[in-house]
Amino acid sequence: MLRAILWDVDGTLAETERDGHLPAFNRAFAALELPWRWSESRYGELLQVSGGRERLQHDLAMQPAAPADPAERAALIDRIHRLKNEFYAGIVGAGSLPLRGGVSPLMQDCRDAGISMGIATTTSEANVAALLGRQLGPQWRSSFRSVVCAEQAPRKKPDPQVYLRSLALLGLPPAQVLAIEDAPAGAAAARAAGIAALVVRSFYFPDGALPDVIAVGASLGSAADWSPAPQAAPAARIDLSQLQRWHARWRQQAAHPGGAG
Ligand code: XBP
Repeated sequence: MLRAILWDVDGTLAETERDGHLPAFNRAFAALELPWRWSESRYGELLQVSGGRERLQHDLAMQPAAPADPAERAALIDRIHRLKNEFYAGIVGAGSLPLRGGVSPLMQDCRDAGISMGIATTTSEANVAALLGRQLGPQWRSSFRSVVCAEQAPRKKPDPQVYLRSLALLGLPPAQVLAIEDAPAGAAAARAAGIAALVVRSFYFPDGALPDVIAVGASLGSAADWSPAPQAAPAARIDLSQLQRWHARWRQQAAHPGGAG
């Protein structure tokens, strides 16, 4: 039986990578008068590295204008990352980064049905609070039984740490939980914790193989373009009962791998 849903944040709740973190990184580079910027496509490549700080470290190793001295470089990474998060808070605080289609109604389904919700992300808690405080209101935390962020789970996805900590806070076995993710590394992190994963594709993760997920689709706001196909007209959104059907089927198949399902 499905008892809780764990939400990834970046790319899943909102298009925060393209419309939040990327412009915030570029504003930080400009504010520090650094001679480079990241294009939309370059940022897509850099997203193979999980974590904003780790992403900077990776890129600065290839920037000829970055300081060669390791201590100076580490200090610069700290400054850029801090400034990036300030700009990010400004962008999401202005309200220009809405939740993706179908997210709010699915959250409401969960509240109505008494299904617990949690946040499972390796971005910082301040970034989550900035986004959800604006989109769900100042009481946003009361909607979530667990909130696990970079501070509690420093090991980035695909490491399962963030999901294992979430399970401990929820006090539930993985079989009763479903993770909603947008990226292969996130789905792999959930699976490594024994949690079923559903993937809703985002701007930066539009395709690619996703072994072992319960369903994959384009948007929670529409039943079109999902595999397996939902039991709903394409115009309808993905609701809680559909998640429960997929989850039950997946659990059944996991218990009887050779069966008709
Ligand atoms: C998302 C990330 C984050 C953000 C930037 O992780 O990789 O690093 O891109 O945020 P998740 P920070 O999929 O776990 O939400 O700069 O705070 O790392």
